[in-house]
Amino acid sequence: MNLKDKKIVVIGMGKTGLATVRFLGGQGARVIATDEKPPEKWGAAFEQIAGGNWLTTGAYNAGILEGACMVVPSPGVPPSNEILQAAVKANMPVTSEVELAYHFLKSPILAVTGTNGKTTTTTLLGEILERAGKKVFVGGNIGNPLIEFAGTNQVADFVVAEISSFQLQWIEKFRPFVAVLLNITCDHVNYHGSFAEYSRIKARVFENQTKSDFAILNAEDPQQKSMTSSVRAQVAGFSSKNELPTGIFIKDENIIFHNLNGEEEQYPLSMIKIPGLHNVENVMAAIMAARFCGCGRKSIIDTISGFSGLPHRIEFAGEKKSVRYYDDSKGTNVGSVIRALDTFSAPVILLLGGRDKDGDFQNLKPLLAAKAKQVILFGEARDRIGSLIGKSVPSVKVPTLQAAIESACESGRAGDVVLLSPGCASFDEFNNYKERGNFFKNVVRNL
Ligand code: UMA
Repeated sequence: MNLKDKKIVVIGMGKTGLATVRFLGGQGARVIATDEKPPEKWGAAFEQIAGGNWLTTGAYNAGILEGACMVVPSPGVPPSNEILQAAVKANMPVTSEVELAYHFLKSPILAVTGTNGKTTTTTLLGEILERAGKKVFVGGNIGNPLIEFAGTNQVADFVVAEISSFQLQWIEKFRPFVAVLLNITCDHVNYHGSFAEYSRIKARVFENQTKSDFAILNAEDPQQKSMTSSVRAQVAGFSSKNELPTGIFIKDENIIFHNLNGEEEQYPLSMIKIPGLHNVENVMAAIMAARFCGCGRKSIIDTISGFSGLPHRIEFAGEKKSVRYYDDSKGTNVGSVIRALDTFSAPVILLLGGRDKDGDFQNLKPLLAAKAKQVILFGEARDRIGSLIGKSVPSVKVPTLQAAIESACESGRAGDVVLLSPGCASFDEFNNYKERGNFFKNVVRNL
């Protein structure tokens, strides 16, 4: 892909946009940067790259497309955006940053997508590959754009990429050597327009794969059953419920992997230190991906045995008066709340709320009735969630997370679990889920 002297519009000056601008400048393109925020709010990183005479800034409207030959939107810019709509109408290529990076990366890509578990699986897979002696770059939605690595011209044995639906929205040739689709439950409907569209976009991770690639699918996910027939790569499934002729599953105290040559390998379940059946699924997907990249069984077992998980994902936050507190601030959709609730056998006081993403909270009702002792609804979404969960469990409404923690502390009795698994974005009160999780842990520490 020759970008020299090409006029390219980049929308959004966050992490992705800035890295893209820098990369395009390095390729000799004429870059036009825009953002819904005015340039003086684009931050110091923009100042550092704004010196090049190849870069201009432009208005945040469709007029900016004049004379351009490509648009690169940041992941957070929804397809309904006016500039993107105008580009599509004018048949101008709209290219996501991961698609652009794909054309320049010299290493095979392992792409991990799914509604939940992406970051855990991506991190674990990166660690296994490293322990097995491979040179690895881990990036994508996890925090460091792939285009940054593409710009270094370095070659890794593998690029392990967490890939979101936002990044898959505008791919064309993006072709991972191994593509993992962990699960699909309702999320980001306000961005994609519907659950059906969100699922369609997720399946695009397999779209350009060929027979020499591998597709790892969740054999128990109803959304994925219909996808298998259209996948051209070699398919391997994982299941936490049933035995599979090819793929990986649980039997008694072991994980059994029937590889594509029909051979069987075993891994002890006891090696997994992170809680919940959903994490067993993440581990199973990572094992297969690692094996397809030639990692040995010992490196896999050693890495998984030492892996204690990531912050804000059902993370133990402390114990007060025999009540245990858990921070699952990364649980920003209903699917992840279900997973978190499933992890506990003790009565749960659940803290639910924040900024709503059109979550289907009524799906929580049976599990709430079975597992939750009380739900404390907080933040912007408290009224909507309250009306959707109805009277399936006793609930109270409070305005803020601070008030929710205090209320949980008053209600908690010895043996209970207080779980922050909000099922919503954090932006009504915090800058991101990390800030919300750290706030929770801090308040709990001082109770
Ligand atoms: N902006 C516009 N117009 C819009 C929307 C945003 O101009 O319609 C501007 C904002 O003013 C801001 C910039 O775009 O200046 C932000 O762009 P962005 O939201 O795409 O954020 P980045 O900083 O580029 O971060 C993105 C991912 N963010 C999103 O997908 C929303 C990060 O994932 C990712 O780590 C980073 O690229 C590197 O790849 C975050 C995320 O929440 C963690 N991801 C979602 C998730 O995991 O559920 C998909």
